[in-house]
Amino acid sequence: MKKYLHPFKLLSKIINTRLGFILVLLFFYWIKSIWAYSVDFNLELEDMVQTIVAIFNPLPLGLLILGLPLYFKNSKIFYTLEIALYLLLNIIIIGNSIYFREFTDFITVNTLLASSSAAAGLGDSASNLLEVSDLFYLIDLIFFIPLLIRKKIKSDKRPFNKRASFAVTALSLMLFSANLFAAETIRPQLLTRGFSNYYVVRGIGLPAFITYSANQTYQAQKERSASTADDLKKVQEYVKKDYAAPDQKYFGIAKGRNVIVIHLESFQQFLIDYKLKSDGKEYEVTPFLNSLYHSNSSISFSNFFHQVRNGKTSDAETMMETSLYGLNSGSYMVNYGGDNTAYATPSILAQKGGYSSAVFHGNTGSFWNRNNTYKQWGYDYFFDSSYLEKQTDSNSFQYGLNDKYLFGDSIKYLEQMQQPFYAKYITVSNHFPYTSLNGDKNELGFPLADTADKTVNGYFATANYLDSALESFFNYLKASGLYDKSIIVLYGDHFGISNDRNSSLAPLLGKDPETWSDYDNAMVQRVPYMINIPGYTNGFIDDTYGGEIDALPTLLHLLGIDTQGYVQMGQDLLSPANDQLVPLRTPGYYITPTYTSYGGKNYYTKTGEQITEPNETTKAELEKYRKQTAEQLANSDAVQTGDLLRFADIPGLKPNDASKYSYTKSMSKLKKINKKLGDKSTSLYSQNGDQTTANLYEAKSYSEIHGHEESGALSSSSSR
Ligand code: GP9
Ligand code: MN
Repeated sequence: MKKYLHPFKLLSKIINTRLGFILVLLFFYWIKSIWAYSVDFNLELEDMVQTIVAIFNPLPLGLLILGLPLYFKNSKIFYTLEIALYLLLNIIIIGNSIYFREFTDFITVNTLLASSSAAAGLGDSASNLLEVSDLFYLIDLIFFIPLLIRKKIKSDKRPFNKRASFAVTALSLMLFSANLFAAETIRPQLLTRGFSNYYVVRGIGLPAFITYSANQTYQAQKERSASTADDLKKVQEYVKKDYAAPDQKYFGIAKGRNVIVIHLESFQQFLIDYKLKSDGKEYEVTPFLNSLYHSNSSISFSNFFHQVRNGKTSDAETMMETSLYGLNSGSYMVNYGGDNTAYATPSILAQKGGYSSAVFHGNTGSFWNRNNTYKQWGYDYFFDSSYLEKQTDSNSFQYGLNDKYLFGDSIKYLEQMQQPFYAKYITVSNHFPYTSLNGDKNELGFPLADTADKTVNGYFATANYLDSALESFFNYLKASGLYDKSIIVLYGDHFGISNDRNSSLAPLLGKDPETWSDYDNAMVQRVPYMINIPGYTNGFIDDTYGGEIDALPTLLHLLGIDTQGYVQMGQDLLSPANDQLVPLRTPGYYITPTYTSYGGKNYYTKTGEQITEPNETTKAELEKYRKQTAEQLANSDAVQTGDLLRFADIPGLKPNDASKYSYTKSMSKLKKINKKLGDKSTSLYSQNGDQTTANLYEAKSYSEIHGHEESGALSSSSSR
């Protein structure tokens, strides 16, 4: 009989070679990583392919790092270095596991450098953050200690030859390239757009994430350290010159009210009052929004443009909340949001009106680096997917919980908030690829458009769903009594149909795809902006040209807060001094009531006629607007990339201290405040005799509203 080597002997044989030792350490690093991925982190793995990539990703860089000591001949140096690197990898996994429990995010190089906030998570509370399951991280000791006791581990004196060492390095780099390729295929522009730290870690692992975050920090620091208080002065001069004083007719008309902001995902203005034709019938897409748009308690805008670029939603949020632009490339929130000093809506309203603040969003909190940016902006609470109903195939899709569930499940938190509050809802269901309802048969029924482009076809049904969700939420606001104490701001964040799909959209808008031009591309960048002020009866549709950058000064003036002296690039849209120049984020693109400059061409805004041979006056005017646009963007960029607001002294405002905020255990924090205030608590919950109002929310599904057979037939007559 053939004699087999005892497994213990075999192991000690392997482990007593240099390569074998490395492979054993790599094995332990690997299983600890997988443990961390599945137990401690929440990587939101959506499918099998993502899971496989995540399981694989610790190996390439693990091998690269643990393989480096092979280049050292001296066995003492080899083993010391090997153990040091292994410990380092362990610190990275375990440190992040503990940090994640408090911050639901990974440790970035920036947090490490600004050690105070890292320490806030890992310092005195670190012991509270330890869990029994952490014992798993000692699994390698269980393996090594008996071997050491039995003196089964010996150092291998034989150096590795250079070529073999190089082969290990080359192999690991090859594996890493394959890993990176797979990760980029799953999530294109993973590193350039940097959607979320989670996505980077689940795609390429922790060591690569650290390198990525180090580069981000380096790039940001470079510009930051080159800027001075003098740079801010120049910006302030510009802002002063550009300030548009409020119209007294509107100043303060909503003073002291709760502010509810609803971010309408991918919602373009052409949907307003739009009727989709299908089978010889017409279907009103957004009857409820249309009623708000035309209501005499709303101030609605008909020439309001989104101004986003690569940062999409995050750019829209940045402009809406700070009146500063996103970046020319990449996302401001991702690259600077977590660090830059900001004077954003929640912090201004807290200081000027004693507002509490919260964001509700059905996606993971790290997307667009929201969990860090919101602290800089002064949000007291951030209710992301971890606070909301568990996601299933029928109530959610890849961007998170569907809107009817988001609104419904937010109420238990909203009602606990002290009033006045500033609450922002970021909807998701009307997000590309407009298939969010496919998991729920009861929500299907609104007709699809009939074009060659599936994306265009689905857009109207998901917009209709959003509309229905909004109606349910408004009904709740009315039933609970919040409505009359609030103003509700609604805005579309950016286009839902990209320019390269507009030839399919054209016929639906009564246009010929053959003659569709850049002028048409520009015109469909309009998005809704409406301010619903319950009880106000002088509402109207305002034709002023403006964009997302103008929203904050407009809102603040309605709330009776003068923005003079604030570093904001926008102008109050209701101010008679508004200049109606709308710079888009792409350099050279802008829109005014007279001219539209888009795609390198100029047009008359009113007629769409292209300006091919401008006379001297027209030439001069176009040039003037081009310069003004560039000047505004340059001033905004200087603030954003130079973190210039750290030098600012804003009249009546203090900078916000981000280290005060944590978005864990929010419900118990809310309840504690309510309890402490007792009779003085202004939350709806307290006012309602400590009874919940959540039961007042009712969202019917499409088929409940319209019936199965007659799908869609009733939609055009409802709720006007
Ligand atoms: C995700 C959501 C979408 O949380 O806000 O962002 P977008 O893809 O529209 O930029
Ligand atoms: Mn968006």
